[in-house]
Amino acid sequence: MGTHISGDLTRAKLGEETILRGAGGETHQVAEGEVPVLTTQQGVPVADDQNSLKVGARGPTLLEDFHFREKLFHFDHERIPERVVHARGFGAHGFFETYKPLSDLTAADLFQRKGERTPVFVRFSTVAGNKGSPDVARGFAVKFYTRNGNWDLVGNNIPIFFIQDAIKFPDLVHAAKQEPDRGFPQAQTAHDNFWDFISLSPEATHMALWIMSDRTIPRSFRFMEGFGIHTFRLVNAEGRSTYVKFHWKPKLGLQSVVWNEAVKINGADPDYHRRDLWNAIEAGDFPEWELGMQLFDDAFADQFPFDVLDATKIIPEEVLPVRRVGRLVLDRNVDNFFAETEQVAFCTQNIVPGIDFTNDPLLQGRNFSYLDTQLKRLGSPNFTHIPVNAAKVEVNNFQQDGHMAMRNPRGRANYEPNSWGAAGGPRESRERGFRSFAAEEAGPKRRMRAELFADHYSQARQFYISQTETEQTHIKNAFVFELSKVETPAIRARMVSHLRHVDEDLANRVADGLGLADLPPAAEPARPVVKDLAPSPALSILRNPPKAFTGRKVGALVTDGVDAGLLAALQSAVAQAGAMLELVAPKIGGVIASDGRHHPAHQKVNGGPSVLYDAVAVLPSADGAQLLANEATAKDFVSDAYAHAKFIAYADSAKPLFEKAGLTELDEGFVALHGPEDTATFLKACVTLRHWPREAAVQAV
Ligand code: HDD
Repeated sequence: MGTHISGDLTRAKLGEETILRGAGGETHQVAEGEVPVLTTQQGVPVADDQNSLKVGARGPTLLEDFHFREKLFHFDHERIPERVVHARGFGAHGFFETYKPLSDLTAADLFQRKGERTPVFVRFSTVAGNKGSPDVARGFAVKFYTRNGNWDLVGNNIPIFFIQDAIKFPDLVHAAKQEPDRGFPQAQTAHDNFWDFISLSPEATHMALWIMSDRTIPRSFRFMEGFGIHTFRLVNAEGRSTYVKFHWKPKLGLQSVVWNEAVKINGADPDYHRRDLWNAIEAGDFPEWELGMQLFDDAFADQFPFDVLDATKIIPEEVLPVRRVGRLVLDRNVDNFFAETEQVAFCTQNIVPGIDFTNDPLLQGRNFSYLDTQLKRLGSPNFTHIPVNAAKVEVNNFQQDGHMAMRNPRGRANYEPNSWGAAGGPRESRERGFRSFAAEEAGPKRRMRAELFADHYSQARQFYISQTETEQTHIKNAFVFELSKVETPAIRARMVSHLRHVDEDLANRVADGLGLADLPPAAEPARPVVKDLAPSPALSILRNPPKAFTGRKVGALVTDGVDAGLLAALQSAVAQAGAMLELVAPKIGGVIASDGRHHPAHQKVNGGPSVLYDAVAVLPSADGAQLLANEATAKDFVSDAYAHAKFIAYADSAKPLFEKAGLTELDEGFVALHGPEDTATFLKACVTLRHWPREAAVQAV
């Protein structure tokens, strides 16, 4: 008879049967064969996983206990080094589908056939935070498993970068991450070292504008754009090259949260973004992006006022339209986070025939760094053997051995050339093989940058003037917030001296917000600032609102006695809009509606703050409103929804709660639900996502 042990799910063998013992001690029997037998890594069945091998009941543990030693040995080595940047990430599987052949532009196999589906793995990530930090998305890396090998497009949700030359990357990352003496702040840029470096690197000004904008606080992965950033090349079968910049456009449109909301989301649900992606995929509501290309030739590059090899510059969409060439669909969650999301190894140098690099000095440096980092992280040059990294086509070469080798060359030959004929293994193919574009290169060997790289402010200014007033205010507020966390006044002032080239009004408002006595003198520009670049409306999120409320989430605060008719109407209106409704109630067990029907709750009121929803409905019964009026988290629910400019539907019975929360004047962002027909009015209003005019009323400081 098996040893008796308590535990949360323990097994004891009884003759031909297995007993499963639950946490409460209850037992049930399962037939032999139904539950797999626990084994060691060597496949040896384990008889007892609860007790180490000892000399007598109270004696020492024996070194002979191979099962115990193997289990601990493996556990001791569970952690791998986290990524030095982009440590926190979340991934999913899916496919890329080509709309129509692009053979005139590229020989890349995945773009040759209409409707061709290429499997992909995508990992979204945050840049600066460590593995356990909250979700604020940025990285957008896609691995395409093409029929001609793997292509990795390792981008971000912002189309430019901080620095122009990869040699500055370690400095940038050191400055952005926690300060080395104190080990904080984590996952934040609001500290001296970061702004010291940025303010000493004028090339970062454009990126500073982007990261202080709403782009860095996307509502979730599903609502953000992605960019390949660098200029790449497409090369067709005749060897003709076309320059390309890659874009990912989310099908659900762009959406961000507001700053105060982001701070609270990080507390309420640090997994907000990954949960959103996981749930959407589980629900069959597959997130989708279109791949866009900006295509141009040397003539365009020569007349463009900025250098197309400079990763701190964009090409406005209004100047060069984005051609949509296919769609990316994420339709499968991972089976195991570590095996797939953690071990996936993206490398910018993974390209396929038909795609090629340019001389962008940031890209050139990345091509070394990614391969190098995978060796450190995954511990062996054989990281390409891990299933998530392995090509989905045959891999044939003479690379062999090393840690964890899963596949080695077959047969006698492990070198090339050899004279073993067909048995001698793989050979090159002039037709199918990758050949670099034969760009002409000449020049002195020097450490230098191209002339136009020295324009640091013109596009920062263009970005700013392309925003709506609401977005400009957010940018100003973000600068004031971040620089207020900087302890050294000289750094604050230095940053403002750059902003004077972006926009005098912005510089003034930031200086005022910081309480600077005088406006600092403008920084000395390395090249004259081009002040008359036309605004690019495509750069604004609010100028490009979504067409529908699809994929969004409404939170309804309900209590016992909730009006059954209103609730049913709201449920059907939300479903019709392709959105989701969650009930937030005093108890997770749910509520009994006015018709006596029971509705389970999705969240208890203190676990379901309104920051988790795009819009809210407040539908307590009269008694329920009295109860909630004395509940701090219910008051926060409505006052936060108000402060974050959300649309708020309400039943008249909610008024006592509003009053207790200080909401006495209900603006146009409130929609009264007098009858079921009003739910349609509410959902229609929600399409615009936020009632922005309210912001001015809630931001006195
Ligand atoms: Fe990087 C990871 C994106 C510049 C060096 N980077 C990493 C990831 C993303 C980016 C999305 C995470 C990939 C994943 O999910 O595993 N990085 C960018 C973008 C850049 C950029 C869009 C500018 C255009 N990166 C950049 C430079 C260097 C690196 C200039 C070094 C010279 N990046 C790395 C790295 C990482 C990395 C250290 C850390 C983990 C990894 O590679 O796999 O090699």
